[in-house]
Amino acid sequence: MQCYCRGVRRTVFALSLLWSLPAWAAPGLLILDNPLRLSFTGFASSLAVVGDIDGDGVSDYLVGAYEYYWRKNLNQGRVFVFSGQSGKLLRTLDLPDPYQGAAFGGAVAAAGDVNQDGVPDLLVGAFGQGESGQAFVFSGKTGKLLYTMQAPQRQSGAGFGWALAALGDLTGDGVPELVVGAFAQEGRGRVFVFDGKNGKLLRTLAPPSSSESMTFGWSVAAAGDLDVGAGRLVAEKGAAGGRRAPAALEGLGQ
Ligand SMILES: [Ca+2]
Ligand SMILES: [Ca+2]
Repeated sequence: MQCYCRGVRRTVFALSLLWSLPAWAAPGLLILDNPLRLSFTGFASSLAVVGDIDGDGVSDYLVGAYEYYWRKNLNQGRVFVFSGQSGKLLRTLDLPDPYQGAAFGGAVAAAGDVNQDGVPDLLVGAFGQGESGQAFVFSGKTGKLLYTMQAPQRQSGAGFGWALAALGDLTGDGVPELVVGAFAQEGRGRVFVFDGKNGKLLRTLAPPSSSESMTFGWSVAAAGDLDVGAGRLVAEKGAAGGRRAPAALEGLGQ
């Protein structure tokens, strides 16, 4: 990934290394070292630029390691916040309720400043938590859990939290809303939009066509305001075998 910080083009590598890094790095190259000196942690399988967490004027990075095992919990996962300025570890985030196979950090995203304290907050998915999946918002300032999101109907293997994004403000309170994909919810997948201020479910989006092989919500993103006053969401649909169909647009206007 590439990051533009203070007008300087910089390439960021997040490396999953078992042992210490070599003592060199090319000019302009920022290396995010895996704090877990373990193999098979899934470090850097998810990445996001999350805005300036530590107040140094440079955007910082959120990095997931969804395969990290905690005590005897295989694939519980862990997430890290790194300084975009120095590459140093700023904070570690852990699953609020330890659970084997939670895959915490399988997806990460910038949440925006949902608690309006002036510091960007952090969105983390755990598609295996409780078998149906959950997503969490943490304070960027303190690292404390702000709220947890989940589908209204729990379903084993639903994949809730597999894909995440912030959408911008749909409710008019100045706080961005959050969208979470669950690619197998109710069979063909669902996408959920949550109020960024409190984590309450605002609406549920179903696949727009009747294809049986759809995995609606495999990936999600904000599409911007395509018609005045109505936020839009891009939700990717794909075949069950991983073959993806063209993206779908779903209106979220008020
Ligand atoms: Ca920073
Ligand atoms: Ca905040």
